[in-house]
Amino acid sequence: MCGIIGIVSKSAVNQSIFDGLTVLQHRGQDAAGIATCMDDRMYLRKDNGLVRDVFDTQHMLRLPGNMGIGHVRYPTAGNSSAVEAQPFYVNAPYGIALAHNGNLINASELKKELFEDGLRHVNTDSDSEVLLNIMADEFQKMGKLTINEKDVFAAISAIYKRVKGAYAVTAMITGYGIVGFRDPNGIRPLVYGKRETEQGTDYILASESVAIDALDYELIADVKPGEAVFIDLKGNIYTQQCTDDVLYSPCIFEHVYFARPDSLIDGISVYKARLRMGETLARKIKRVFPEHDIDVVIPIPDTSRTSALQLSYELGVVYREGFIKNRYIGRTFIMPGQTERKKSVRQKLNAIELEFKGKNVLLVDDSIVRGTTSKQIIQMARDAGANKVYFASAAPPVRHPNVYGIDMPTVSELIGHNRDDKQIAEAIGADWLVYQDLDDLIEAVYRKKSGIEQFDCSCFNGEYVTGGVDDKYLQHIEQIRNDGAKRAGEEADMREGLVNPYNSH
Ligand code: PIN
Repeated sequence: MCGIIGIVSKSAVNQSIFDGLTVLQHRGQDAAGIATCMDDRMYLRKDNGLVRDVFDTQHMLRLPGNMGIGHVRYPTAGNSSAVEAQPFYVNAPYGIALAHNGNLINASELKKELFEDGLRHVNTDSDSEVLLNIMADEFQKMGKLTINEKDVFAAISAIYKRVKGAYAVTAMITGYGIVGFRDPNGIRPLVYGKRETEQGTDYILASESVAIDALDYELIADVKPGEAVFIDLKGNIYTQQCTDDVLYSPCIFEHVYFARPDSLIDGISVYKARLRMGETLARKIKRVFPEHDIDVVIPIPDTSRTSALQLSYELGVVYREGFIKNRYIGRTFIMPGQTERKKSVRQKLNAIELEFKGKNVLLVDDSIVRGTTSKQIIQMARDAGANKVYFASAAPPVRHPNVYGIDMPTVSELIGHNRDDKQIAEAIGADWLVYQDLDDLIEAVYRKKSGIEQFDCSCFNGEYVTGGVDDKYLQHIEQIRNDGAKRAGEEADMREGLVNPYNSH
């Protein structure tokens, strides 16, 4: 998962993009980048690390101009090297930089096509570089010395015909402006907003509305599936539906875990959706365990707090913060390839014994993916003296890989794969386990006014809305992840030997 932003302003944008990326940091902590444009020149800084670590004063001074885009990247097994940090840049035609959230499912075919038909070389394994080159290819085919908004929309329309998968994008065209667009299913989120200043109107595009709030802009709307929003350097804004072949199917996992609760996605409050998830989950507990003997509801921080709070209210059982999270543990030193040496959950979370001693506790988490942390946390609850430990997941069992940009482990690593609820409870060591039903999750998130036709629930039901995801493709991504993890492991081992004093072997 990643976060993207784009701003066209009447004044310098470097600080605002930095601040916006910091607000979107929860969407990716692995790498960060900013590209700005002044006159006819593009400036770019990107590297692995948190936003605050990637940009120092000198870098910021070298990012001049009144328009720019930015990106934060989530760590994935396939692409954790600095050369694959975004934005990507291509010099012909015009000079274009692009930031992408999502994952293309026909990237290999497109890469081949780009070379065979356009002699374009894609230099990394990143599908985002493919997407950028497709955009460049479409502009190139027009062969125009100067372009306007109609040409930009024509290029995006052509992209929609060629590119399959999930893509929310901000792209900057040197000397022209910034365009934001969202795939025909609207799988990944993208919103835009504006701000009035004495000099005129500034425009912003961002993955989540929280960035718009934090930078003091006002939300205009979600970019619709298949729509493009172009803001030119003069500050004119143009929107156009660039394909009619749309099926509004945003990713439901944004509401479960990824997005910040203070964001609105597709007009739906993530916070309210999580409250409702707690409500529906409580209903299920009452149905399945009418005679339950839960003494206390304890969330596993942070995401599940909202649903756990409402769940406890609906159940009429007290809510307590039994785990305290160290808010200073970042992911900076957890390098790829160090999986088995990963810092234990105990360093991240600590139990307050008095909330557990002699009690039947219900632990609530947003989801269970691998089940590894759930297992450790249940053990922590027992070590703290709990009598019985029950577990509730605000999402249904994750049984299928996510191919739309969420870094989910391969099928065999998913604890929900080939196990029923009872077997999962046993595997994580819970006395009983309750999962949200998919229909309830959908009910909790869906609001009619959003215009959403369906949700992408692929990691729960294995139905991939874009089509084109078959066993062959799933094996292919499994291979990429394995190769990527291996390569990243080797790189990390090299780094450890040279520079990382934080590991003892
Ligand atoms: C963690 C949110 N949430 C916790 C992410 C763990 C699955 N995991 C998904 C549960 S936080 S595991 O709120 O952002 O801190 O099943 O893979 O072990």
